[in-house]
Amino acid sequence: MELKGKQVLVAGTGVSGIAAAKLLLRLGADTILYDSNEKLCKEDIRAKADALKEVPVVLGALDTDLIRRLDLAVLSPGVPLDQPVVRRLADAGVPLWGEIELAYRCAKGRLAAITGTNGKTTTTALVGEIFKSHFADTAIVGNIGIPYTSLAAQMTDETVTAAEISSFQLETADTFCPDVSAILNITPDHLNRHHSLECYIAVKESITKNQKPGQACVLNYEDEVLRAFGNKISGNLNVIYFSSKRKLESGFYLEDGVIWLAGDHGIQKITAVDALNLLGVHNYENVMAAAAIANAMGVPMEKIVKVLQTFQAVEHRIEYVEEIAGVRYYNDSKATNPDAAVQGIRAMERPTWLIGGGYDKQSEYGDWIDAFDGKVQKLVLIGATKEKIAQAAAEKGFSEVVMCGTLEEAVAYCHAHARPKDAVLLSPACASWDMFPNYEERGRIFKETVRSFLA
Ligand code: UMA
Repeated sequence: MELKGKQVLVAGTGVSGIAAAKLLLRLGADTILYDSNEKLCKEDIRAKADALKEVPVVLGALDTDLIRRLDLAVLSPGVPLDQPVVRRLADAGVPLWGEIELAYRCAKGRLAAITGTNGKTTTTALVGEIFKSHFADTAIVGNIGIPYTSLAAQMTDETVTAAEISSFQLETADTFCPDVSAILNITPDHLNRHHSLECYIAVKESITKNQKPGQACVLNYEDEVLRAFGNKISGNLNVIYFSSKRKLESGFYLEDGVIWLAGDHGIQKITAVDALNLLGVHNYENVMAAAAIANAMGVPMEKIVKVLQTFQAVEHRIEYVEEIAGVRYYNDSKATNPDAAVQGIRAMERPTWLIGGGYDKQSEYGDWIDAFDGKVQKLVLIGATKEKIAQAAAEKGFSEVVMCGTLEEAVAYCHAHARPKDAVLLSPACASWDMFPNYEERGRIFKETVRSFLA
């Protein structure tokens, strides 16, 4: 679709919406910014970028006359398709593109797209670093926090992009077609948005829907859903598996503390996991996925290994913060679902004061509590889910629970009670949206509060 002179509504005025609006203006579209939150201030929204100074902003209700005039609506990832306003747009025949779809249609070059419930930020960052070591023009975009639309217009045929793509973003992807796709794992998450696990799985798997014969898809062999999916698509796509549990005839696998690649030319040692700065089996899976993706995009293995061995953990993912009076503090704010939080507590080697709770995504917490494994001294709960988590803990026979009103209060409680050789871990198992704008802010406040005890 030629966008010049077209009436385009951008729904959502967060980072994606602002970047999408700037791109649309650059393409000559008559752009209107829309946000369902009527408490926002139009001037503040326009002040987010010089290019937006003159842009019409609509807040709250959207009138039918405006809907009738639209040629296109671009949705931010946080806008669910079953919102009444989105239904009205669809009923009026307005095409709906996600911000990712808009970016993809304008972008150039080659693309590796990474999805999965957990590990996608680390894997995307790692793939991006590997690309930088080999290609002259690279981009790292998507759910990682840099909207794809913010860089799409600068891309050339030489650009090689690593994109983290969430299920929210895949829902509104239409022609989106990565050269290499990856699905790292699928465990229940965002069920309030996708309604059922089946729908969530279908959305994740749709990352491959436009891929053409010969293009590659990297999948976790140890995820039964993904293994079955691999069997289904292998007639068409080049499926590359990785496994942390068994030796594969073809693909990347972990055995005896070493990552290996088995292929047509025999078995090749990639790296010992001791040589990596990342901890935990879930991270070795991310490393294998990143190596598989980069290799499929044409990066030589020597360069891949060099980056794998120097890469440091991503901020907010089991991030070491400080040691105060013999107590080590870790920020795992990115554990926004129980499965990610299981990995957080598993990585702890000390008695742990665990801070959890947050926005209610209708998750189940039993597996997380099972993973405490005698390590958790107290589960310190905050946020909308605290009662639900306390109840799940009681059902599992775990009663060492403390309720706090704020994150700062929870950190202060841990600081007052933890003993030397203990750990304090923020690993909430929930999104942050009930108390914070995003998990990054939650992680930053955690770190600031911890460091306030240094003085
Ligand atoms: N809004 C509406 N109507 C709605 C819902 C939201 O108007 O029905 C408005 C809100 O009032 C707000 C704006 O939309 O003003 C927020 O838009 P957004 O929620 O899409 O957030 P952005 O700031 O644009 O950030 C989004 C991603 N957020 C979500 O998917 C919720 C960021 O992922 C992503 O980094 C960013 O785009 C850049 O691509 C965050 C995330 O939490 C990290 N992702 C989820 C996750 O990882 O689990 C999927």
